[in-house]
Amino acid sequence: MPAEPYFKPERGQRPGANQDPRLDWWRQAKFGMFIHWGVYSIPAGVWNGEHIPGIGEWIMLRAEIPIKEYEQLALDFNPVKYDAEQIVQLAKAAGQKYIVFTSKHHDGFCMYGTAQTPYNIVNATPYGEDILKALSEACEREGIKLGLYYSQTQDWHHPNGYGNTWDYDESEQDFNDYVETFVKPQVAEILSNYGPIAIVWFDTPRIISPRQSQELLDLVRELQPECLVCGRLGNQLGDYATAQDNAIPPELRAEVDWETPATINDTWGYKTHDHNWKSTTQLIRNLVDIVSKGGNYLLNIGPDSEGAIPEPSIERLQEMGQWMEANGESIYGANPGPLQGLAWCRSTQEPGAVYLHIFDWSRSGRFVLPDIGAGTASWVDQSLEAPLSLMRKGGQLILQGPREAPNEHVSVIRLTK
Ligand code: JFZ
Repeated sequence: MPAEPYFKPERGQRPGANQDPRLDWWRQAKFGMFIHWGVYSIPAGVWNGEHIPGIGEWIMLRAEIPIKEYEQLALDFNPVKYDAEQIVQLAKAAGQKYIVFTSKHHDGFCMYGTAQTPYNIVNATPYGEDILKALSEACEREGIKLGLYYSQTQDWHHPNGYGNTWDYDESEQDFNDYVETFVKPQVAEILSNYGPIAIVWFDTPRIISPRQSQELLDLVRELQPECLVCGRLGNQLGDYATAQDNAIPPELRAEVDWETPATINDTWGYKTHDHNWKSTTQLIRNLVDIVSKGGNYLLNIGPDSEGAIPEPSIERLQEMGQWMEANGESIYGANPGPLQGLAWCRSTQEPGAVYLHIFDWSRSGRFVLPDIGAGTASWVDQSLEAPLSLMRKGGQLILQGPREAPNEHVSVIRLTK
């Protein structure tokens, strides 16, 4: 069988999880906010005056920055513009129902008050506050579920973490000791000190063994039985499958619960010079495309070193939220629709209704579909007044709408019996 390009087996959904009711809130939510934030937002893609290629949070590896140099960044980390309430309000405005925040990324810097190392935002920076505590409280206040990203294998700071080949000699490292004495205590901290955690978003299960993955899953279940783990725990133990970054399968994948993690520009961690922002239309179409094929969309923001969210991210998320406000009925909790594989539209469905998301509006306003048994067509966006009619003829449905697309991004029609 060809290698699965979208859901690598070891990063797939554990057998049986696609029937697990613990995922029901997640299947309803469809749309989440990823937050990649750390000391890498200080260099922001530039090191010693040189633009470092690749995603911003990987600058330490890409530039092979010695730990002693990279650690100094913490002394300058003072994100005075960080506003947890603003972040959560932005997620709500966008229509995102859960947040996944980087508690510790591959660089090993901990964005929460950990007792396992002083290399964290409370003890190592002039800021000195536990930003995760503020975020968890804001999520609790605003009814947004909080997930935590945790790099359980790659740690370019810890002497026994994986991946730093420029400061350490891998043959002298003890990864099992790292898991036992550092990873497990930290996973216990993030699941004990910040209220209900909806997801632990493990990542890059490079050298983790089936036993280590299982023991981390057991730890999560023991501390917070309702907490999900993503597909990157490793060894196919995830509660859902995690697609490659920014990857959308070309076809329906109803057999698994899955999620596409994605960026608004080309980086997860903030980069000064990454201005390649996807359009709001593209972002909405990605969301629709993913949901029409059975997945969730986890869309990222990368705050800068002061804790401010890039304006282009804010603008796009607010515009997505306006579209979701009018059309969310066709997204939240929706299942893949009966019309698949058509380039000009996507479909989702709920009991009693099929939703037709039209990407390419025809100049005549006329659309011909296979007869899926619908007798009535109506706009999901209740503010739309343009005429819309449906006729069944010769095994086809013929829709007649206005000559101009009623929505600049995606126009959504509800088809009912
Ligand atoms: C990982 C991280 O390395 C990256 O920094 C970011 O956090 C992203 C969300 O996750 O990047 C990956 C991990 C796995 C794949 C691709 C990029 N994959 O499975 O192809």
